[in-house]
Amino acid sequence: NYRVARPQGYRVSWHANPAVEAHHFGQSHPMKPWRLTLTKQLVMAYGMHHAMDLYLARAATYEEMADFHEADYLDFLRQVMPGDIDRPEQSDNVIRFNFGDDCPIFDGLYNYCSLYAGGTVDAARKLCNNQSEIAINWSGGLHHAKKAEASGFCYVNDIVLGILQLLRHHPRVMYIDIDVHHGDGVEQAFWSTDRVLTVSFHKYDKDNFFPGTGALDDTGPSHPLNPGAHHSINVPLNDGIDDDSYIQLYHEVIGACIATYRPGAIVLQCGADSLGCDRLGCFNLNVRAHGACVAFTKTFGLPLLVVGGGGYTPRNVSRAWAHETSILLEADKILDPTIPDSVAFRNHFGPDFSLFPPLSELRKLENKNPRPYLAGLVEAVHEQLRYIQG
Ligand code: TV7
Ligand code: CA
Ligand code: ZN
Repeated sequence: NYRVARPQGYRVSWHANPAVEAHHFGQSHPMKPWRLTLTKQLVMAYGMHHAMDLYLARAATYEEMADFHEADYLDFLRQVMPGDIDRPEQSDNVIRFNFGDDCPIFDGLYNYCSLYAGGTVDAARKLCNNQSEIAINWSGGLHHAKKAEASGFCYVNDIVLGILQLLRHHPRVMYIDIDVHHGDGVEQAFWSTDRVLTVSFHKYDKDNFFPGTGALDDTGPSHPLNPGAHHSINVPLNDGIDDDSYIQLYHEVIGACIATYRPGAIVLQCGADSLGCDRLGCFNLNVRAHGACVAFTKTFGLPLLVVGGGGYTPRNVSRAWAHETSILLEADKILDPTIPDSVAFRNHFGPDFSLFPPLSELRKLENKNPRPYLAGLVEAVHEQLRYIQG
């Protein structure tokens, strides 16, 4: 590796496989892997690929995925075909493993899963080998997948696989999730260990918003024999949270967690469905505020694994992740906020052609998170941290 000339900043690696982008969940399905193509086009138009080490992600092997997932489930995932959803002889497994509208069986499903998972495993290994200080896989971040169940557009939990790699080298790993949905799969995977502290910020409405878990008092199974008790931190929010509230909350919660837990590495899931104007989300964040969370996380100088996640308005997903790539490269100050003429698919960014459109103005949502409510959340997190030792 001969990247020695960058005068300041961290060594950043980019892990991707363009084959991921070509998969289709189906016409009306909100998950569009194509948003990764748009992200990459923006990153390249800004020249950011010159400042990172680029790695072609390999497919995770069956054995690597079996570090978390059950063999029965992986066997099904490996052999299932699009028509199976309606085949009576497969219906037991389709139901048992939760395939259906949210998690359809599409062409190349196993290939898709093993490629995004391979990117996250590779990224984690680069951090462990000291070949990278910040490793990015925007195709990963699929936080709902369970060990033997697909859930919420997620099939293989690449985050869990990445954290398992990091745990080989670091006594404690912290997981942060700014997707608008609760990071339930990652939380559950590490429920019984004190070696992972999970923190998810999300919209919480038990009956009306997926997945319905992640209440403030869901802090991990509380039993004197469970070392993982208290090691799940949940920050449940209501509709319309704005830039200033979210940034302040993020600083207070994450600052306190890192100070107490003293992790050796951080995994940051940057789901972009927490932006304003998202097709599924209900927050009111602008691209800069979403990025401010990434910037704050980076200030701790710990090995950082950055993954994507949700994000259902592709033009804004790509804006956020391109901007966040520039933050990780410490190049955000020199990017022109007007999207370069040379970018492919430039029509998607009109009429403003700005990296920072006023998302919070375009779809005004009342902020149903009053100050005292947010102060209560911070207080509860401080209280919970009293049980935690770093
Ligand atoms: C990480 N919301 C994943 C977020 C997963 C959210 C859901 C949909 C949805 C699915 C579609 C579709 C949709 C417009 C939106 C209770 C249900 C209601 C399926 C129709 N349009 C992440 C998962 C969530 C599928 N699921 O965190 C095909 O919205 O609320 C639910 C569950 C039952 C199933 N139905 C939805 O961001 C990547 N699904 C259109 C076509
Ligand atoms: Ca979340
Ligand atoms: Zn989401």
